[in-house]
Amino acid sequence: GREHKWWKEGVVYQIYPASFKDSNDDGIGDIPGIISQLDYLQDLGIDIVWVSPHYKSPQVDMGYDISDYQDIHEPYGTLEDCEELIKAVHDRGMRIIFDLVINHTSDQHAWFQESRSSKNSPKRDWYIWRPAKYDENGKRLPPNNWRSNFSKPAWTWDAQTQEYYLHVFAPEQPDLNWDNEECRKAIYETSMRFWLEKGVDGFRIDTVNMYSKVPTLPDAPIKDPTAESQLAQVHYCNGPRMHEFLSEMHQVLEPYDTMTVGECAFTFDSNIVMEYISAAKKQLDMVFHFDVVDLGQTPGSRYEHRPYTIKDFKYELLKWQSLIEGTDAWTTVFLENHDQGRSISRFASDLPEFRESSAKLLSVVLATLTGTIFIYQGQEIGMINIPATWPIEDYKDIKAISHYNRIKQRTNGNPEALAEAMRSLQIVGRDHSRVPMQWEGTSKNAGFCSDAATPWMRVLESHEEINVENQLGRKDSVLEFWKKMIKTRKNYKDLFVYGTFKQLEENNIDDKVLVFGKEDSQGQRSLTVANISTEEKSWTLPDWARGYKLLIQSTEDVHDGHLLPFEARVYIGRGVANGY
Ligand code: ISL
Ligand code: CA
Repeated sequence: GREHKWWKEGVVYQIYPASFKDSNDDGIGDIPGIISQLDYLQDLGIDIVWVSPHYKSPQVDMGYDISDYQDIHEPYGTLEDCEELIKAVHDRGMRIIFDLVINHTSDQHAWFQESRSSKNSPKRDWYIWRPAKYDENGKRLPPNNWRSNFSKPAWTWDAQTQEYYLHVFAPEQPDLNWDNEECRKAIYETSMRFWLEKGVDGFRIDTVNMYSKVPTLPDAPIKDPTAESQLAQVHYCNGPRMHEFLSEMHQVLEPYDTMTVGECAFTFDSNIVMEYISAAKKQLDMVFHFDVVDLGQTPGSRYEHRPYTIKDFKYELLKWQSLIEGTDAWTTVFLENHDQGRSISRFASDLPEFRESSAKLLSVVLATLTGTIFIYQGQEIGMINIPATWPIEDYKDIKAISHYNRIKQRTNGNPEALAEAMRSLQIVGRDHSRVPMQWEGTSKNAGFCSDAATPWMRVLESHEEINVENQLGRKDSVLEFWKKMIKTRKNYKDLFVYGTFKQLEENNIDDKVLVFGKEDSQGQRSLTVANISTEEKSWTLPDWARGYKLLIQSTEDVHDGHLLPFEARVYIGRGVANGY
């Protein structure tokens, strides 16, 4: 059996502070706003609250550009507010984890200011500085051809000290030099130990596999000869010292009772991931795999559409379920976060007639899989994507805007190319999840702030139908259904949390019907079935599960012989399974 841990059983809820709840009507969510909704989260069944970056930051990348790890972004509140938040979460018997963004800092961080001040600065080596290269005409070029994650070259020229610095994200997010030991120690002290001492229960670790780069910083393969920079993830992800660095971080955490979940993008070799998450290796408790959320987008080149089917979705969703079986590793279960579109819109249907059943279906599936469940704010009420009618001006994300501008520049503002850019933003933009949380239906600003205030980001029109107010206590609502699923998961935790995953896909199963099983240590079994389509599908309980009883149904009526569009069910029983 698996070792029991609070962070395996706990359900995590991700809060995006800017968009969760504004307590003082400046249009920006804040820490007092979060505190005011903790009872709501507790009632939902949440055990662990994850707060996206709330640290001091110029907000070039929504706080993923930190200028002081030990201070709070002013509009969000004060250090005292933050201590109160930690206490208020703990008072309710819940835990709290913070975002740990340590691949880079803001260019406004004192360390970088010092580093850029002179080549002789004691902190020069805390960031990655390199001299320019020159072409045959004497034109100055960056040290290599890497492209950053935000479309532009990954190097920025510093006129004062006449060198380039590396930033795999925005120029305002210079990469820290993890090869410098003094720098690593400072990171551990200020960003980790400081908060652990304040009682924080762990971290969601940003870009966890990017700290070690290929030492020679070689050119990336030229994929697009017309572009000035190239995709280079292979050179800045999973470098040679990654495991060493993560082991070091683990030692910092060891004296505390914590959880860690690392964001592990651009990693397609499961052996590498396995080393990060194997308990015996003492690196990370779990990672966010990108297999599912990368569907429809090209890794590293998100807006390049990659067609996929529901069959692919099923495959990617179940991949890590099987991979961790029989190992000491643990995994995550999530479909949404602040970097992704809404799951209903992406993987099911957000049409009015289907969206509630879609949301319930996804809830049934997530709550019965193995791994720590992460719910992103608004997912519990079935929030959906931004509509196609919103113009680029309503998008706020640096990644979206850089992409749009790059297309504009490269095509001289060709209207078709720009329309295409908007179409892809509407599918895979990061803004979809960043709109204000929908607390109420009748007020213009959805109860995020009062109607007299102006929210920092436009509110979705769909808040009139999709909001907390009209779902709380309404028995057939998405919100109440989520509550029920979380309760069910906990009531049957030996089965759904710690149970053995059983692949039940058979050759004759419909491509759009998902089936999987679980088995607990006492031999009790479950079968989850979900029709991820807008059509009815014929389906009957397999012979070996004849005696199983229906534990969960997502629709009002359940029919023998077929599943309704977006219907999901869970059966439990003890029948001996054939090939099970
Ligand atoms: O989302 C992505 C792939 O689908 C990547 O482009 C993403 O940038 C990558 O996963 C890293 O994300 C994290 O670090 C970024 C920040 O912008 C994201 O919000 C954060 O989740 C830089 O700190
Ligand atoms: Ca506010």
